[in-house]
Amino acid sequence: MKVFCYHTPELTPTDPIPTCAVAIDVLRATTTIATVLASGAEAVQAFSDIDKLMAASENWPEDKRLRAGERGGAKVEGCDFGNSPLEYDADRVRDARLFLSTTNGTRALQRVENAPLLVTAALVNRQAVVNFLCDRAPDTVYLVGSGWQGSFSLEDTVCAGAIVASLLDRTDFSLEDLAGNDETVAALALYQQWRDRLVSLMKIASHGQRLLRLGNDADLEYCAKEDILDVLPIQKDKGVLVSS
Ligand code: 3SL
Repeated sequence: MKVFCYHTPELTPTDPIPTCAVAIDVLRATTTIATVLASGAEAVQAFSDIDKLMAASENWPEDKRLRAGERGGAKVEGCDFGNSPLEYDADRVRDARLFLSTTNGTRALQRVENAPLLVTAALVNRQAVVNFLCDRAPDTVYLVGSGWQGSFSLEDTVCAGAIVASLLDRTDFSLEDLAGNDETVAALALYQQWRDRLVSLMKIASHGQRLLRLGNDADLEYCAKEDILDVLPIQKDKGVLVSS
């Protein structure tokens, strides 16, 4: 297994496609995806375009659809939810499909939608993703950070590092064997430096600060938790994620 870390969708090659891609948006899309699937949602369908989300969700039974839209950290008008993982209560989510569009996370998913295996990771479900990678042992794995509008973001790279750290613990691979690029080594170093202070890292991160300004302090605490959800969101059809 060779693991390649890319900080943004734009930096992620589309050719060759990896055996497995892992889309990461800790603040907050992939944390939300893990949370709603762990609460029993039927699926999450991701859109980079809000109008397409609205059109597709119109064809879904009203009592089984939830619409979530975020731009710039805030809820999009006309949607039921923004993108806070803490907004969803299990009774409302169970058996429903979440139609989701966010600034960066849904673009990261789109970038690697052709990978034969596509899963999403956040800190909250890191171990479930590592279990999957250990079981399937794909030849090449891309860890794709969502970043923020084309720029690096600390929280996605620290999650990539958390995945690499756990893979090194769980397998016989050395870092030299596992790392496909320099970014993978750097992601691991970031995680090793901050692993005991992940909430502090979220608060330093530029998107964390944006969310704090919008009053989302509790989201940062939640998104910084490791391994609390045993759920693996996996792409079933293009843009549609289910719990495996
Ligand atoms: O950029 C994204 O995809 C979002 O997750 C951003 S936010 O945390 O919901 O503001």
